[in-house]
Amino acid sequence: MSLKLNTFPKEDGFRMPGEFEPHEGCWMIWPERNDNFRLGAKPAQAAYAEVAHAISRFEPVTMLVSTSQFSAARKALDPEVRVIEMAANDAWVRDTGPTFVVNDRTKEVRGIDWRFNAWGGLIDGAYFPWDQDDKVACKICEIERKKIYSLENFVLEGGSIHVDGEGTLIATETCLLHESRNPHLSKKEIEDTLKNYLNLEKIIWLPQGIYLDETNEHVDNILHFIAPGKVVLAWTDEKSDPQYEMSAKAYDVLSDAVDAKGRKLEIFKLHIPEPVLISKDESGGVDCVDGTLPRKEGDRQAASYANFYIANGAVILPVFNDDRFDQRAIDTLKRAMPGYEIVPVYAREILLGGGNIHCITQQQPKVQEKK
Ligand code: KQY
Repeated sequence: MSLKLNTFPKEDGFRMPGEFEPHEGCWMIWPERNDNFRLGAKPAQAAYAEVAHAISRFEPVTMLVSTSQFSAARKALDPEVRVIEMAANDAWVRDTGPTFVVNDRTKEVRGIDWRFNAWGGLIDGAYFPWDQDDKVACKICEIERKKIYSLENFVLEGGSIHVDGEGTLIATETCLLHESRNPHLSKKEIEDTLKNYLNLEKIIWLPQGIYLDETNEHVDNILHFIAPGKVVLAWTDEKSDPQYEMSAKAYDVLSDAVDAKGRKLEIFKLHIPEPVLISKDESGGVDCVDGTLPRKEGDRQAASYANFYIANGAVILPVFNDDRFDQRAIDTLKRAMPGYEIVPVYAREILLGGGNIHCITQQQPKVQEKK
């Protein structure tokens, strides 16, 4: 049984590392909801397998799979991907799994288990119920024998925060301050909770995220910390696109900000793809169920390149067969992240389920001697 702690990670000497720090491995959850993914989730499963394949060249991957999908997933995935049976309501482990924190002195890694309510509970959540999702973080910590900090009354998804590992967190106001998350807490109380659990000194608030993002605009779709003092920001030059104002406001905040160490941020603009709209065929392949967000023909999905996954030495980058912007995204990241291999993966099927490459992956950090 994982030991549940009732102290704060900060007072115990733990901090949340940046995603660009070394990983022990990566966790994913196999998709299968036919009311979210089309055609019984078969195309999405192929995309998840592709992501797992890409990441496993750089670090070990564990795929969590339901009882009924275990054999199919085991066959579809590379032999080096570890497959473990676990119940879940859907396939977004960044949001349902533990946030890992590390102690640089003792080299211990622990997990934080936030409450999960499917991105908004009964107010504007994506589905009901979410009880199995809410147990994923604790179960992963059991498997890894990690001690766990468990919050009974604080809702948070991993994709709604980005940190630099040196005391700075960036989040969007639209998500973290939304009435469907922690309405019993003030902004200051939310900041204090994040500071105590993740060991932070500075929180930078972006007003908004990506247009029509069904997570109340998670930060991980608009921004990525790629190193301390360096961020990538989803951008568009198209002034008539609603995203223009949203990204411009974020750019202004980031330009004026200093991080926890007093540094100005270097900002790399990453142009979004052309709008991705759900086709008639794609919409027709999804089971329509009361209580689950519909997938309607013509609806624009929250497409962005900023939600890549940083593996050990590589960037797993979503691409969309976009003639104009896929290559531009690859070029921008080559410039921003020299020394990383950029591995493009076609991500439309993940996007059709409302998510992205970052939110289907959760890194487990490895603590190393600081140079
Ligand atoms: O982007 C994400 N963090 C996950 C969104 C999943 C929405 C489920 N329909």
